[in-house]
Amino acid sequence: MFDNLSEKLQRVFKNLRGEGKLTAENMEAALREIRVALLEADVHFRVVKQFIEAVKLQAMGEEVLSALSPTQHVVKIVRDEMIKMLGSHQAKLRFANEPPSAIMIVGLQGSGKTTSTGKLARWLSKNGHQPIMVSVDVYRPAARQQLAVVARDIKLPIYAGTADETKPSELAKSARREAVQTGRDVLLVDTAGRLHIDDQLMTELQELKEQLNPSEILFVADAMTGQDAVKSADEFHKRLGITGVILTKMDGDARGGAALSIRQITGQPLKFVGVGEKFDALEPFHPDRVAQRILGMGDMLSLIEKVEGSIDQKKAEEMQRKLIDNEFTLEDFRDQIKQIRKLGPLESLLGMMPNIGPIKDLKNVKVDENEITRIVAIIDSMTPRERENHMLVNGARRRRIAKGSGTSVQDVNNLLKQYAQARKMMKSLSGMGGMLGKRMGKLKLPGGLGGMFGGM
Ligand SMILES: Nc1nc2c(ncn2[C@@H]2O[C@H](COP(=O)(O)OP(=O)(O)O)[C@@H](O)[C@H]2O)c(=O)[nH]1
Ligand SMILES: [Mg+2]
Repeated sequence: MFDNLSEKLQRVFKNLRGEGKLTAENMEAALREIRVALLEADVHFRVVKQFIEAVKLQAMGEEVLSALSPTQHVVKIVRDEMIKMLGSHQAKLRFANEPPSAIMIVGLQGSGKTTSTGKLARWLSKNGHQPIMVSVDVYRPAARQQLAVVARDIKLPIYAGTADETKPSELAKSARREAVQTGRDVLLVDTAGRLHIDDQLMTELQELKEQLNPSEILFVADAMTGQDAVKSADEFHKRLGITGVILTKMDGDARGGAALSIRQITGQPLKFVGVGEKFDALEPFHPDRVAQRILGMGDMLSLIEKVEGSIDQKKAEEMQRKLIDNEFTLEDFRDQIKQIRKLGPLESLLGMMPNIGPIKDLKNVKVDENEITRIVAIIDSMTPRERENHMLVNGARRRRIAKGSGTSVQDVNNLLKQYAQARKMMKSLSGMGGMLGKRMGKLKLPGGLGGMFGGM
């Protein structure tokens, strides 16, 4: 599905490798070609612009990993940016705290809503859920019949409605009751579509949203329509507030640009892609795997991953030594925090760790993106000497630092307190010695936190 783009990008890298040395000129030329390749793949021009700028900035700024050739380094940057463009992490479906969860399936006519409703029901039932479906498309008699046929094919239940239920809200209400009575935990609501976005439909969908309080509103976008799919996703999001996108017909000869633009333009993640007409042709969307598929070059990418791994390992060992010698500075604290950001949500990472001692307390610590950004900004505003020795940061300096980093004195105080706590906790952790080390040794911890807790 990304064959063309993939081919072109690989040619760019091959040419670059042929040049032997990476210069400002051939880098510039490579970026131009990447830009054209993305535009030809129908990626939104704003997304392309952002992408190229980000790659350029890093290619110039970042220190080159010595174990990689310059070309490999560029490939790494392009890969990282592409994953970011695609949404960084796999966006999982959200469910309500109290079942049944309602999932609204919305989109234009012919985009694949009814088919996707069936696919999703099947996928859910294969993943431990008990879905039930309902069609609230009361305008075309055939629409509800179509979902009934789908339900029969995949052998999953549907709420068919009674003759006097003629309003979407009535159908939705009865379907929810049916879900509760029959113990189904997810209600999939296939909604009516139009050829174009119109006010009447939007009003109807808003009413359904209010009534159902859905845990997801998934917009179904037809990849074959390219940038139009992105545009209507954006429009639906502005008017209804979607929570994710299912991109259908990715098995066709779509150029894939929609997949590469939707996240950046709408701010909402791609959650699934449809890759065929059959009901098992639905895949959860994994940004890293898709980037891999686009870039091809499996060998080079796994080499890059290995090099990254060993660098993290080296850093981790150094960090451990510092901990034991009590040399863990604010600068190290900042680096660790940055590592955490690279690894993804702290909570999920901590979820993998054993529930013992100080780690238990750590699990209650919630670190969000904004907080990480704030912490990094504050530490960046300190002088190198202050980062080495936090005792130098007195009241007057705290005010200066707050001003310099666009935060408050309260924020600076909090950070220093957190740092002192982390230091103390890690000292006690390293004091726990062998027992913890043995327990943790069996767990594969990714770089950064592995350095914090692993193998002590
Ligand atoms: N090739 C392919 N066809 C699809 C996919 N999803 C839906 N379709 C087809 O698109 C057409 C419209 O689908 P439908 O679910 O009725 O769209 P709705 O009007 O939005 O409910 C049907 O012919 C489907 O078989 C897909 O992922 N791949
Ligand atoms: Mg339909």
